[in-house]
Amino acid sequence: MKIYSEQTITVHPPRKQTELIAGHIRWSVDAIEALLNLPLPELMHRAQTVHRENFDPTCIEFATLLSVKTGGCAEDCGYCPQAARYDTGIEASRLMDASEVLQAAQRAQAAGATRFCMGAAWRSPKDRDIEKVAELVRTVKALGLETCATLGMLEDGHAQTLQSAGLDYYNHNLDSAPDFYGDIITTRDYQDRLDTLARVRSAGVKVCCGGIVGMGETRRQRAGLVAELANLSPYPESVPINNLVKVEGTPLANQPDLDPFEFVRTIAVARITMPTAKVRLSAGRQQMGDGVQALCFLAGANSIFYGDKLLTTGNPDTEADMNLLKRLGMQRLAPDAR
Ligand code: SAM
Ligand code: DTB
Ligand code: SF4
Repeated sequence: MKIYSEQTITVHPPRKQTELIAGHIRWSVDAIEALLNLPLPELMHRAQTVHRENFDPTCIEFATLLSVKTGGCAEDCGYCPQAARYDTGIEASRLMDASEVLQAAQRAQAAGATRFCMGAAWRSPKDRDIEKVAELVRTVKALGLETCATLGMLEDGHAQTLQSAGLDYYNHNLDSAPDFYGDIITTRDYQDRLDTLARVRSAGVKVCCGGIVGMGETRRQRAGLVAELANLSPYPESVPINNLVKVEGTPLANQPDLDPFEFVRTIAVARITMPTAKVRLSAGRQQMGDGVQALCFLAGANSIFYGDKLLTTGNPDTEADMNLLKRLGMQRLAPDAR
């Protein structure tokens, strides 16, 4: 039998490296890095064990995205095609009206989505933008879909207005480990993001928060991102893990490809450290291939963006996704099982 180093075999959870504070496990970056360093079969087994304790491993949630306000953003996120300062060919548009959003939400629902996420390329919405988005939320919620919005940083009161309109989730990503963040974004800081997440949480809106893998970070920095997410108290209900989509014109357009197994490992540690969260295999599926996606499901991913477009870039079409699940003997999460 193969003997692993003591540090490796004692992880699950790595008792020496986690603390229990007010009933919450606090994960150290060391502990998560130790999980990432495990042999893949060992890591997958641990992730699967946690996954099966909390979910039906054959069910995948379908969430559909709609960009309700595209491009022209003042921020400098190095990965983003919607930043006005990068020449990516994306034209800035105005906020969509409720009838357009209603049609898109009806199409998504008819295709099988249970969650509908509206994205806007804002640094932070103004009061009048929040009123308009609240109207969109009411429209989508009335269909019986779960609602999610991602609009940038929120000010006091914004999350409350959205909650009153029926917003179930707010997506705001930490994106990277704190010690890598400044290499990617300079126009707002990590604390700004944490402040928005706290406002969302205190308004009673569920938190959707994740990050991007493949931006040139180290394995330890991937552990650092997951530690930040897992140590939010409580941790997010929904955790999107994006693989960088390289878009011509952005500073990260020529970033070398990350080994896909590193992406799979990141999904696995997200599952282990946030056992009851929906872990979403998010951007990057179109470039990933079916085999890697299947490994992500085995590692504990149980949600995908469903529909042929993310915000501005491509995503597998609905037929391809239905076919993939069928080949894997898996199924979409039914609306009454949410
Ligand atoms: N403007 C808002 C904000 O930044 O919070 C909402 C929309 S923004 C596009 C939402 C998230 O999409 C980002 O935080 C990032 O994680 C992800 N994203 C954007 N461009 C991406 C890309 N090229 N590849 C992977 N993920 C990306
Ligand atoms: C998230 O974490 N990923 C989604 C959603 N939240 C808003 C966005 C992915 C965007 C990929 C690039 C694009 O299509 O513009
Ligand atoms: Fe703007 Fe959001 Fe894109 Fe950053 S990620 S440039 S804030 S749209």
